[in-house]
Amino acid sequence: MLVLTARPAVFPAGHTAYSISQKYLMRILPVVTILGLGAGAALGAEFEVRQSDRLFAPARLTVGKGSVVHFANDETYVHHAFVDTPDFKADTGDIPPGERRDIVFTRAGTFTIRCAIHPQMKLVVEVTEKE
Ligand SMILES: [Cu+2]
Repeated sequence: MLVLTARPAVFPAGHTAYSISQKYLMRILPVVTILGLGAGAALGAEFEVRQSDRLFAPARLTVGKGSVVHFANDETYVHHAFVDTPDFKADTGDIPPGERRDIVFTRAGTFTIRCAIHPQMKLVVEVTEKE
C-alpha cells in the first residue's frame, strides 16, 4: 500500500522532469556544439600575460592574428586591460584578483594595452598577419 501510493506520486514527477531536461538538452546541444566548433576554428594560439607588481609581464609580446591573450590577475586588487586605437578596440572590464580575462587580437598591428586603474601599466602587443 505504501509502495502503491508512493509510486504514482514520484514516478510521474520524475518522468516529467526527465522529459523536460531531455527536450532542453536536445535544444541546446546543437547550439553548444556549433559554438564550440566555431570558437575552436576561430581562435589561434594562446598566450598568457600576468598582472603582478602593477606591471604586465611580459611587457612585450608578438602574436599572430587571431591569437588569444589571457590576462591573469595575480594580485589582491583589481586590474583591467584595454586597447583603444582606430584599428582595434578591446576591453576586458575589471579583472578581479585571481581571475583571468581574454582579448582576441583580430587585427594586425602594434597595440599598446593599458590598465585603466594603473596608468603606469603598459603592454605592447605586436600582432602579425600570419595566423
Ligand atoms: Cu592594474
